[in-house]
Amino acid sequence: MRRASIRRTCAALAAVTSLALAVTACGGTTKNDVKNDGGAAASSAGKADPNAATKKGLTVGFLPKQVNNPYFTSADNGGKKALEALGEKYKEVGPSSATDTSGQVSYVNTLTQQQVNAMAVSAQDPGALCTALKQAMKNGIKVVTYDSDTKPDCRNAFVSQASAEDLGRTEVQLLAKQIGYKGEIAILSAAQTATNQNTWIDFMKQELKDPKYKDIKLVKVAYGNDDAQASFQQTQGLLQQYPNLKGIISPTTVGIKAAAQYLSGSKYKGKVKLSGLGTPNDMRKYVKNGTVDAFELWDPAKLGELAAHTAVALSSGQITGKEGETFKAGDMGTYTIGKDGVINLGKPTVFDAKNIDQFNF
Ligand code: RAM
Repeated sequence: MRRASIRRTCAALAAVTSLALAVTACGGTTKNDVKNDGGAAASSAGKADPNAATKKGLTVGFLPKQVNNPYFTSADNGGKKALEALGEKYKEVGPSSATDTSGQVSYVNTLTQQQVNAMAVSAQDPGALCTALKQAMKNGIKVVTYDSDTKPDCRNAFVSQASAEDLGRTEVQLLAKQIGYKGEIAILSAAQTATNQNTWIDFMKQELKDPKYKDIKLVKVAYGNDDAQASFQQTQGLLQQYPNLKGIISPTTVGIKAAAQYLSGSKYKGKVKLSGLGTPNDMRKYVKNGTVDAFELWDPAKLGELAAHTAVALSSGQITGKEGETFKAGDMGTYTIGKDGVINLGKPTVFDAKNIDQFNF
C-alpha cells in the first residue's frame, strides 16, 4: 500500500472512530499533526489547495472505451499533448471492442498495479468498473472519467463533452427540422450499456415529449456497439423493418459514419435524414454527396486535453472534485467543477455544408 493511501485510510478511520483510536491505529500520527492538518475529518474529506504547485513527472493512464476508434485516438492524443507539455508521462491501454467491459475492468486493475498517479477512463458501463475504480482510489490514484461516466462515487471527477441535456435535445432538434417535424424516426446507438449514449437518449425522449414533435414517432433504438459492420447492418435492418422511416439519429461517431455509408449507397440517400454525433473528417463526403445535412460534435482532442489537466490538478491537490472548485487547464482557461463532480468542456459545434471544411478532426 502506498503512503498516501495509508494516510487516507487513517484519516477516514479518524473520521469514523474516536481520535485516540485513530492515532493509535495509525502510529506515527500525532495529535498535533491532526490539528495542524485542520482536523482529521477535513483531511479525509480532502481539502483543495488551488495554489498548490503543479506536480511534475506524474504518470496518467488513458483508458478509452475502445482503442481503435478514431474518436478516441484524437481524444487521447489531446491528453498526451497536454501531459507532455506539463512534464508528465502519458500511457494508453484499452480494449478494441466497445462491449468488452471485463476487458476494461482488467485494464483498470493493470493501471492500479502499475501505480499510475491518475487514470482517465471512458466507461463502457456505468456500474461494472466501480469496484476496480474504488480500489484504484483507495491506492491513492486519482480517477477521472471522460466522455462516458461511471457512478459519481466511483471516480473523483467526470469531464463531460458538453451538457448531456443539451446534446440530447439538440440532436432531436436538428433531425426534426430536417424531416419537417413529421414521421417515424429511429436511434442507432453504440453499446446498450454506454453511459453517455443512454443519458443522451433519455434527454432525446424528454425533448420528443414537447407538443411540437407530436407528429414524430420514435419507433426503435438499435445498437451497433460502436462496430462499423454491426452499425451498417443495424441501419439496413431499420430500413427493412420500418420502410416509412424518415430519419435516424446516431449519437456515436462509429454509428453515424456506418449509417451514412449505408444510406449513401441506397435508394434512401437524401430521403431518409441522418443526424447525430460524428467527426467532420468522417462525415465530410456524406455532407458533400447530399446524404447528410447537419450533425454535431465537440473537439475530441480538447476533451482529452481537459481530462489530462483535470487528472494533473487532482494529483497536485489543486482540486478534489467538489462542486465549486476551480482550476486552470493550461491555455484552455479556468474551469469550475459542477454538481456531482462534472466538468463541462463547452458547447458542441453543428457542422453542415457551409462550415465543414473549416474543421480537420
Ligand atoms: C463514439 C463513442 C464515444 C462517443 C462518440 C460520440 O466514438 O461511443 O463514447 O462520445 O462516439
